[in-house]
Amino acid sequence: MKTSYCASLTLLASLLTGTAFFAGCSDSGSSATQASSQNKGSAAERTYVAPGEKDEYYLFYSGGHSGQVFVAGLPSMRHLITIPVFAPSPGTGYGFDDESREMLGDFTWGDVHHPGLSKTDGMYDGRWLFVNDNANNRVARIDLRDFKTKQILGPIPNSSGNHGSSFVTENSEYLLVGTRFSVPLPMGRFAPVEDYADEFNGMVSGLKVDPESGDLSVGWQIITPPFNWDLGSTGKGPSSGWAFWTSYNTEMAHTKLEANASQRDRDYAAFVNWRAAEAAVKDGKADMLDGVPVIDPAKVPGVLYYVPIGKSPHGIDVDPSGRWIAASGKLQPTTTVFDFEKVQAAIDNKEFQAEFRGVPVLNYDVIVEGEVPVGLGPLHTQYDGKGNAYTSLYIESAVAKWKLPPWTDAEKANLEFTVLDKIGVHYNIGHLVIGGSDTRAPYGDWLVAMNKLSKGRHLSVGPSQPESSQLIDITGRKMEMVYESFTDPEPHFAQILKADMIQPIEVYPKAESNNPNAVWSLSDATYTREPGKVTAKVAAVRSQFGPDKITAEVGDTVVLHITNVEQTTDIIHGFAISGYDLNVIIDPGETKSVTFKADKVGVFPFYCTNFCSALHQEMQGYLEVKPASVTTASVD
Ligand code: K7E
Ligand code: CUA
Repeated sequence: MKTSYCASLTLLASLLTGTAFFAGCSDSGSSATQASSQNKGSAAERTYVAPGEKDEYYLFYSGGHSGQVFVAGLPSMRHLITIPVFAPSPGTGYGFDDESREMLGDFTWGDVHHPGLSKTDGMYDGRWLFVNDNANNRVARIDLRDFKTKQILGPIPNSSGNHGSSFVTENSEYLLVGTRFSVPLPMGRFAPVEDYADEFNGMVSGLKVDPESGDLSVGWQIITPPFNWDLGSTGKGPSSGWAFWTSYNTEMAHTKLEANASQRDRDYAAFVNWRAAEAAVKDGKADMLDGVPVIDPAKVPGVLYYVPIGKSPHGIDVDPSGRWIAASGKLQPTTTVFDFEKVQAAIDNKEFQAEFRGVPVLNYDVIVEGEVPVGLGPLHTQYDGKGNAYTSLYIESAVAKWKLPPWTDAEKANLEFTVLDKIGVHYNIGHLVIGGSDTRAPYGDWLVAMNKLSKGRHLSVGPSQPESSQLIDITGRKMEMVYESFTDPEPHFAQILKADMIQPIEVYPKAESNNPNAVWSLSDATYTREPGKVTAKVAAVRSQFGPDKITAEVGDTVVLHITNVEQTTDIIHGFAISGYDLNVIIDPGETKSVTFKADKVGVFPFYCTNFCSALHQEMQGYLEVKPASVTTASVD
């Protein structure tokens, strides 16, 4: 079955692109013979990380609609940990204590697509990882000092569907965001969907990042027609100060988008001069909408230009030099390369082919460098920093390696010559990632293909199937498949960071604790009851809670401040109350608070959930909830 599918795909690909289908759909994907010919050792040798040894890179995968971020090591692809962001996680207690519960607000999930590492001078600086929530219009900041979610910002005003982020500018000045969906503005206003083109709007947002704390705040927005903004990226070098988003619906269709948003041969990308937008807001050229300065690009020339891109594009990726921008139309077998120097010249010379609602459309022919025949269903492009680009081909289930400009005359005459290699992946690849591809200097050694379908590649687990990721060695002339692994749904994009860029803390230093409710010894633990309220400052220490009996009266509000007094790596305590749906996990040196209503009479055991010592099982106590008393009861 598979063979004939591949064979026909190969034929189809050849027919459509006129190129040979280089790597084919090798079933195993491994290429030990190729490997040994390049003297790099076998695939197993290159990906094997022996017991006790550590990986060279972190791989931060988005967790899609799990609302989480997965962390793996590279090249072993071993899953290390899951960082909960937009969804509660009993394993880490996230979403159970007061602080994280407040951060999550009323939402129980999110849809993480694009993690973005913070940058300084166009290079990863190892400080923060930002992620977007496509579902509930939020972004979050994870601190790489302790791998914890520190802030959730949103829902972002005037925005619906935050798919087009998190795109970090060169010095983490901004997190740039484009809306996937459009709605009538201001939010909450009703207009019939039939009035989509006139009444609905999208938005591009600049979220400011505090350079010291990383704290996110809404800076400014640019109102746009109801195009569905898709993927984006930020500029550098000649394109410094710019950001780019594709759109898949410049038809402004509001129903049956599959057909109705695929009519035009070319959709518009948004080329945004975010420095000009920032300056325009400073100059008072924005109007306030729901508390945010919003720029109308028709009134503020120079902040927004449209660029035609064929057809129903998805990814748009700036190369490490900042000059070349590759955008892929899902429904045409080419990736379009724009020259930003020509873009700049076209803007200076007003080379516009049209105008849409007061915003100039740049003349496609004068800014395009070429349409590279990469193959079927091109989505995203990554760069190795050695002059090569790698584009994921969804329909073809392959990655195409091609040569960036400048091209020779012969290559220009026939861009098929720029397509250098192709490798089959399993199956239907979405994003792909090369470490540092969005920086000035990519690592250029590994490529991870994030495939949408994994069917038949793993032990059968029933109908809910994992996603597959495949590791490809890109150090040679030809790409080599060396490993594959599986994850929960659903990695869209990922970031790769050199492990030695960061030194995460493994214990919260007691000296840094400024929590007024922290207690650092069993003898300092306190427990007080006033009418209607019980407050306990609990110390958790191997292998005891102090106090280990907490008494409340039904209807009381119970506030527990629990400190894990340990200063030893990996000695984590938990505090779970049986029957009260509560599970607080406290890392070494951490204090967490939890507030709940004692709404059930009875005696409820609490216990430590993390195996912390030989006598961990003994680390338990009782919550007594007495029936309501008529007179004010004395405690104990
Ligand atoms: Cu899955 Cu970046 Cu949301 Cu492409 S997106 S595949
Ligand atoms: Cu503390 Cu187990």
